[in-house]
Amino acid sequence: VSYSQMTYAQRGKQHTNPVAQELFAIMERKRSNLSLAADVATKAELLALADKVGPYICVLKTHIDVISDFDADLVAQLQVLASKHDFLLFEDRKFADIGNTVKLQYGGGIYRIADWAHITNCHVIPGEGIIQGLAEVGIPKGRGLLLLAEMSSKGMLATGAYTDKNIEMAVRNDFVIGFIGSRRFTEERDLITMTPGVGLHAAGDALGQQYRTPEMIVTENGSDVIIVGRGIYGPGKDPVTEAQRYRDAGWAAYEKRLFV
Ligand code: 5FU
Repeated sequence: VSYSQMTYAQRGKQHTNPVAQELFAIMERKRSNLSLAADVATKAELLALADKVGPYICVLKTHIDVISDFDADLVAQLQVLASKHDFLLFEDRKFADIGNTVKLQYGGGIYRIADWAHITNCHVIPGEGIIQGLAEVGIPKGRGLLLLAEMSSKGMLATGAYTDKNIEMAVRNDFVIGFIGSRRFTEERDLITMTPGVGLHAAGDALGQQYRTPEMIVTENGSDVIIVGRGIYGPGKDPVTEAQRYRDAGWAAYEKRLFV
């Protein structure tokens, strides 16, 4: 039986990676496969949005380097909200350097990403050493990594043989728990796909973003987590109403996949 036909609960029970186990358990508890892409500019906005939308999401995705007044207290408060609302933290850092450099970037600097982000991601453009470098920092802390097997934007170059290489590297590295991409990529082990570029109303934006619906992504393509940003907090939107709508749409798309 394909992983796409199994429940998140079943997959969590048989998974060997602690972050994947926890993610599946949260998804099942909250009946949510929704991740919020919280791309706001300040600490106060990020904390307010995470507190409001927290009940409806399984993962809070951050770009911590866009917060103009970042400080260590922001991280402490995000961790409090993650416990309060039962979600994981995913720093969408997109590491892309040699193994030695990404070790420094992941564990150190101002952001100390490995200390708080359950999940981060990387491009494999430098070769497999990037995964090994990140794993040296992340495995002892119980973290997980996603590979950018594809992107959502128009004209993106992660296709064909490059995407296939991502899959091969993911299968043979235990630190990798899955992919950013648009579909289920392999049955060789249970690698989780998270998909950005999800929207119910718009087709895209002026800078190349392209949106597809939860049904296309989860039911038809077998992806596991939908990542939604401006569809939830964009101009004129009520974030709580929209988060509930995307949570319900994502869950319905998942149930439809299971029961067809
Ligand atoms: F890896 C990717 C990708 O391929 N597309 C993306 O859009 C990441 N993203 C992120 O998802 C992007 O950096 C934003 O943080 C988010 C999408 O936000 P939106 O407001 O839903 O378009």
